[in-house]
Amino acid sequence: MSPPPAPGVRERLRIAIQKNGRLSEPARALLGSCGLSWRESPDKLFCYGDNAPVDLLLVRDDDIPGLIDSGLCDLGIVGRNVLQEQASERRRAGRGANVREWRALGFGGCRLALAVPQDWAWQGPAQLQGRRIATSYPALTRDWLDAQGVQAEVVVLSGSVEIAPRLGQADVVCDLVSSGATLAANQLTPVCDLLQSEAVLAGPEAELDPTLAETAQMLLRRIDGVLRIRDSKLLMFQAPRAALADVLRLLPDAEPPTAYPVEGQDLLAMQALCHGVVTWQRLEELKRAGARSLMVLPVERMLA
Ligand code: PRT
Ligand code: ZN
Repeated sequence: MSPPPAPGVRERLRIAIQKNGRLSEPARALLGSCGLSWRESPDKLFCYGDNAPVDLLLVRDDDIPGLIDSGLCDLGIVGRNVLQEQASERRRAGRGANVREWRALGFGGCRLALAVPQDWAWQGPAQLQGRRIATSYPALTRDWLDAQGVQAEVVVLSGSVEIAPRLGQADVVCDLVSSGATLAANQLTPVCDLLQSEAVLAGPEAELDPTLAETAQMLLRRIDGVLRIRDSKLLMFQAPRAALADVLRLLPDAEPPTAYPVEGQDLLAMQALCHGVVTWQRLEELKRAGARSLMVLPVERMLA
């Protein structure tokens, strides 16, 4: 029998996700695709996992790295921009890294970009010398300025950054961009990307307690499975042995296929998990190379 847990040691994994915002729905959908479900508390800040020892804490995204750092949560789903900004703040304060990116999750994509008024003729970072840059990401902006050897004033704003040049608060901005529509609406043009961002699964640098680590590994395996099958398809077909080399060359980013002989014929029945997109054009190319009875099937779950 395993010894009882030490007092104060949690046995249920706790994941912090954004309560309201761009990442809340996709984060819940991802965890739902991993087969997890929850009962929500009346205050809707805590969701108790009812089919696995995995609970959710619903918070503001900016609080997520700190919650992991303090051990109040074990993992979190947060934008890389938030994680790296806080990591840079810590570095600048002479403190070591405490929370790291465990997985990139493929949603919430955006970039942290420097944008200047459309009537500027952009000639490069040296043009920013002595200028004012409005941003909600002062640490990452200062890192970039330092790397460019440019001295500029960083004006920290918590929102509505794009309007700062029109209000006379700053000359340029450094902000998150996805479609670019907000910059354009404020007569700004992006000239340089400081960071490519997306939602990430964040966790501590240090190891989790063994029970929590085991649950976290289970979750990671499922997340990897979900991410891997997102664009994957199972391709089934038959091919004469003589055509096999040509056919295999055409499979879009496929894992090593499985082959079975078809009785009484010089044919192989094959199945291959393809991670690339299987287009009609690719199917026609496969057919010309000798494949037949081609079938593309969705993949629902995968556990490597
Ligand atoms: O309340 P809470 O603090 O939790 O939320 P929040 O308001 O700080 O964050 P939220 O929900 O706006 O964004 C959460 C995360 O989504 C960010 O940290 C990013 O990782 C990611 N993300 C992806 C974005 C965008 N795309 C995005 N376009 N976050 C913000 N924006 C903003 C941007 O700041 C700008 O104002 O959208 C505007 C630009 O959009 P486009 O499409 O016009 O370029
Ligand atoms: Zn926030």
